[in-house]
Formats: sequence, structure tokens, C-alpha cells
Amino acid sequence: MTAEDLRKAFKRDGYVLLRGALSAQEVAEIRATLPPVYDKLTLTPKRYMQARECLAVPPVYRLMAHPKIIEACRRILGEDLVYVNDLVVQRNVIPVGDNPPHLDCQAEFRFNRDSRYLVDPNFLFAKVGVYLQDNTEDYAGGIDIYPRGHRWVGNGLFFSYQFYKRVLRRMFDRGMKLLDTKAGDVLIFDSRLPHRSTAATKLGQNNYQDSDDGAAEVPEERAKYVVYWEVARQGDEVHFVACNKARARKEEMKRPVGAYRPRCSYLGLVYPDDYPPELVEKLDVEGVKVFSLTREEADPWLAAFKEGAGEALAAESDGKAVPPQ
Ligand SMILES: O=C(O)CCC(=O)C(=O)O
Repeated sequence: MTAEDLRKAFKRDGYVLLRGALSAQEVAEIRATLPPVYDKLTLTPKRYMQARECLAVPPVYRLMAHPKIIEACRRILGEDLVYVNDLVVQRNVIPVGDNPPHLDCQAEFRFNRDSRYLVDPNFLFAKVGVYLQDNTEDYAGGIDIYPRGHRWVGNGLFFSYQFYKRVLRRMFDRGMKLLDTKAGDVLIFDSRLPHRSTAATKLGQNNYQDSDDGAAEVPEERAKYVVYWEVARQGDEVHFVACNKARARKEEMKRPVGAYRPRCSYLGLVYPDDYPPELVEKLDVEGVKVFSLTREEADPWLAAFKEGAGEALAAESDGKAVPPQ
């Protein structure tokens, strides 16, 4: 597909699926690396490896510099690419029971004072997902989407969070379709595309997304591993970051030390200093930038991540985002 075709497909469908972007060998190598790393994680729940831990695992962080992924991102988003290193590996994030769809940008309606950028036809912000197993109905392995649902936001009809909750989410719920991803596929999807984790018919009711209960029900060879991070046209990342700061203050500061704090984890990382030199070099060659706070700005987030010393940050705000400086 030409760059023009890929960009058109992304705009029309809200996503682009790169079939077989990773070889079977690449998938096997990453999958083999993950269980011992997860075993050593002290954070709970053990379903999420956060940005800081991901940067210690070469087969994981090297994905950000994967030539096929960068090439596709560039074709879709243009030359001025920026990554937001909200890098995470999710393990067995498989819901049971109520499983409403969500949009990755939905919190921006609540936390950002002005969310009109979301209806700008040129706004480009997406998530990259690398799937390390097939998406099946028994143990799941990927996501369901509402095809072309991103247009509900993009055309201005999604004007409030309340409207989303009361009307649109119900409509999306009825039209969700399993996306038939295979191990090694990479999905690049618009932050406005409705999606949810695919449910698994083999798992019982004690498999909760936000705890470790039930994870043992999934045999390791069928374990669901997905690597995600964000990518934007340079400049369009600022809104996501502003929202993340507000969410971290409001939601993550209340969690105990050692709990899941993905936003504090990546906000506390300074690029390029805190990154593996091998990754920095590759991204430099490819011309991919990485969003980062300065050391001075990042340190309080690092402290909040490591020591739970987030009181000062939490007190700074009532949870409402301010426009980024
Ligand atoms: O289960 C998955 O892979 C998707 C999780 C999800 O919806 C998200 O991270 O936004």
C-alpha cells in the first residue's frame, strides 16, 4: 500500500492492521523473555509491565524501533512523528462479565478543559499494539472494535462524556466485532476508535482485569501478551500528556506504593538520558522523537512512582488538567 492509501485507510476505518509485521521467530523470542520478567515484578497487579520495567527488556523496547512499525507510522502520521512512551506490556488482560467498549481519548473529555482538538479532521493520535498470539474466542488474545466508530468523535457528534455514556456507548456495545489479529500482527488505531479487550469463553468469573486473581487459569502457551505505546503527529501529543498528568494526580496517587501507576512511570522518564542507548541511537537514525519532560519536571513523577511521594503533585491540582506549558 502506498503512504496515501494507508493514510486514507486509517482515516476511513480508524485503524490499520499490519499483518505479519513480526516473524514467528521474533514473536517466539519476545514471548520466551516475558514470563521470568513477570515473575520478578514486585508491582501489583502483575498484569502490567510499566514503561520503566519495559525499558529493561531489550526484545520489548526494540519494538519501538522496529523498521516496519516506524515505516507504517510515518506513512499514516507523516514525517514529524513523536512517540509517547506510555509503553506497557499487558498480560492476560481479559475481561469477564460486563465489558463495555471505551475510547482511549475518552478521559480527555473529562480532564482537559478544551477537547475541541478531537474534532479537528487533521488531529492524529494513535496507539500501536503488538499482538503476540492469535485472537480467539476461547482464551482471547486481542481486541474487539466498532469499525469506523472514531468518526462519531471526529465529526463532532461526540460532544460530551455524558452523551457518550448514555447514548453512544450503548450503540457501540451492540456493534462490537472481534478483530481477527494473529501473532505478529501490529495494529495502529486512532485514539477515538471504540474498542475493548476480547472476552474469553474458557475463563471463569474470577478472572479480573485489575487483579492477579484468575491469571493462573490461562496456560502459559495461551497467555495473552500485548505491547502498547502511543504515537502522534508532533504537537498532537500535548493533550494526551496533559490528561495523563491530571489522571495520575487524581487516580494514581491514591494507590499504594508498588501499585499500577503507568502514567507516573512514563512521566518520570527523561529522554534520552533514561533510555537504553541502543534504542536512542536507532530512533535517532529513524528520525523518531520521544516526548519527555525535563529532568526537573520529571523527578516528582519519578518519586511518585517509586516512593508514592505524590502528595505534593496531588495537592497541586483538583484533578483538572491545565493546558501544557
Ligand atoms: O486487551 C487489550 O489488548 C486492550 C486493552 C485496552 O483496551 C487498552 O489498553 O486501551
